[in-house]
Amino acid sequence: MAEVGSYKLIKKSSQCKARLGQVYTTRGVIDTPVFMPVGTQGTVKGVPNEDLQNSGAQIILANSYHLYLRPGTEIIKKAGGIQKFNSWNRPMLTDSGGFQIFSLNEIRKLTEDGAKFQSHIDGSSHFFSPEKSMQIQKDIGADIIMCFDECTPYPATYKYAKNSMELSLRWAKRCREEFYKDDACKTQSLFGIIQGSTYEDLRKISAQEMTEMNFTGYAIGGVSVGEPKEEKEKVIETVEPYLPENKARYLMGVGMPEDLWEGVSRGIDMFDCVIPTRNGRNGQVFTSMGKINIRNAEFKEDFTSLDPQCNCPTCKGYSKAYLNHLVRAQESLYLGLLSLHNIYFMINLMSKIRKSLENDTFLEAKKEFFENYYSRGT
Ligand code: PRF
Ligand code: ZN
Repeated sequence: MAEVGSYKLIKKSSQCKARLGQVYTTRGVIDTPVFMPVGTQGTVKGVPNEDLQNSGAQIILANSYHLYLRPGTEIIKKAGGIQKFNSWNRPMLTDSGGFQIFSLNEIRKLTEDGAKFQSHIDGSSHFFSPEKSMQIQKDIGADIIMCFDECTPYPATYKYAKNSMELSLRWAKRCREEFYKDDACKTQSLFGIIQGSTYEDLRKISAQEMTEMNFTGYAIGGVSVGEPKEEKEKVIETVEPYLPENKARYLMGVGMPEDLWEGVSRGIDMFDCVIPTRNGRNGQVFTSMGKINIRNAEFKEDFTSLDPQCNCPTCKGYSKAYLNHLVRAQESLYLGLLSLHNIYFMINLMSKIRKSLENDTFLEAKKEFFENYYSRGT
């Protein structure tokens, strides 16, 4: 039996660094490259499991920080783990909490030992250490869990970025020790997270030291934190040569349609992004002809579906004019309908990317995608 979280390389593109592969878990095999919808609280907001499964979503992501604060890990443990609790019977991944502590809390204190913060729900005080994050993620029980790290803010001075990256390395070592203490490693796997901000030498050191520690997979963190697109792409290009070919690579918090093409072409296998679900709530919709906001007056009398190329329940059942009406009337139905469409869009896009890799026509497929995607001038 393959190790949980292990990666099997199936085919490399002859045109770029893109890879077709599979990640093994006890709850099923994940075809990569993969897009992971975000279910912060264990649920992808507004989307029932059945719809999510029909979309072809292979794995979803949840956050330890949120689940620890509410409902609390005791309840999830009693339920028999997150996938018993939320009835999602495919693979899941949890983020470690570090990123959420820093993005959701103004009052927090970082020490060598860990991070002290106040709950964004009721202001109560809490402390996360690498060990605590591992215990929480074991209790939650997702298939893939992440090291506790500091997502270095952008911009950061060289000195700040270096100290932060080194702290994340020391924390990764502690995570590893804690993770392998018991049998959890038979059903879960731990990924390391590479930091180092936009400094090439720091990224290199982080990648070398992390791979030396031998994690089951590797994530690139500290990107999509406000840096220009070119910097994000440069970070991937800097780190990629140091990543072993036989392990999965996960670009954290990145997953706009254009990011998927750029990330995959640079050797990334896994992506997650809240935007498809968050933007759905703002009325923003991805289509094969580009992004639209369904709230706009131009759709008031447009009785066609969101995207003629989409086979989602929203496109099959509702017109743009009706969705425009739902959004304007603030009828809650639109939240789930738009999120579901956006998820289908991302999942279908990834499946298109995988097909192009099977046929070794990735660059042709990329060109065709962007010709349509930017055809409206957006
Ligand atoms: N670290 C963790 N989670 C994350 C990030 C990170 O750097 C990012 C940054 N793109 C998103 N989610 N643990
Ligand atoms: Zn659709």
